Amino acid sequence: MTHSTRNSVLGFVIGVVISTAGWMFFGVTSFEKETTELPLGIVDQPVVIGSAQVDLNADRIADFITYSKPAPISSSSLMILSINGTSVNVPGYNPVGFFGIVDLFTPDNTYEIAVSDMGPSGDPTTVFYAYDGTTIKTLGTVEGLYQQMVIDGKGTLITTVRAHILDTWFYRDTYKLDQDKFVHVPKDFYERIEPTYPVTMLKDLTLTSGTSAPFILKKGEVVSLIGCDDIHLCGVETEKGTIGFFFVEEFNQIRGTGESADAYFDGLSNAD
Ligand SMILES: [Ca+2]
Ligand SMILES: [Ca+2]
Repeated sequence: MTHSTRNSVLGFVIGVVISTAGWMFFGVTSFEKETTELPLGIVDQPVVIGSAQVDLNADRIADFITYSKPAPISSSSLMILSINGTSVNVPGYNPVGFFGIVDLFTPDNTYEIAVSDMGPSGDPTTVFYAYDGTTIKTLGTVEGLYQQMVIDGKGTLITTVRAHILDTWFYRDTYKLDQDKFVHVPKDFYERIEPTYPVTMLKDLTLTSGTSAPFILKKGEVVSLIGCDDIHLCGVETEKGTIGFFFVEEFNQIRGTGESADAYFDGLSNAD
């Protein structure tokens, strides 16, 4: 898919050049020559997607950053990040096509580079890079697009990630910068932030409660899914505000029932 996208983008670019050349050279016999030579010139060179001049390492000298696609254009989804002539390969599936300058820790006057990739099927990731004046260091890869992250300038980053159990939903996840590496900060329970519309019970389900006796969600009852530990435990809130929990195995098998969550909840989100 990435391949064909690349080819079509290249085809579009060449098409524009050809039509421009056709307009410019209308009636001129050299038209044929122009159209055969131009594509060769394009695919032989790395294509610079974006560049910037920013002092990344706080030595008061601007650093020249380029983000480019290696030639030939259609060969892979690999991108290259270069700073003052030093390069690193940026792996990925579906590059977003630009990079960002971010400030993960404001007191030190340095800046970092964020490069995001859309992933193989809508599961974006972002790689963060730092520059010390000589080498480009990888600080880590974090799920999500950097534009959608909260970067507090104190070394903490909050991103939106896709959950691994129950259905297609998202929660906020925290990373902390520690010795030039991002470290995941795990939580006992992740609040469901999207989607949050209510679901309807298709059959009775017994929930456990941390504070009182187990209780039953009745068929037809409208409830809210409040989140999960993203391993086994998920929480439900009733319309009266009572909170209970159930367990899932694998992705969405409700423990002890042999049935999937779809058999119990109407309105789960099942994207792709
Ligand atoms: Ca510098
Ligand atoms: Ca900084």
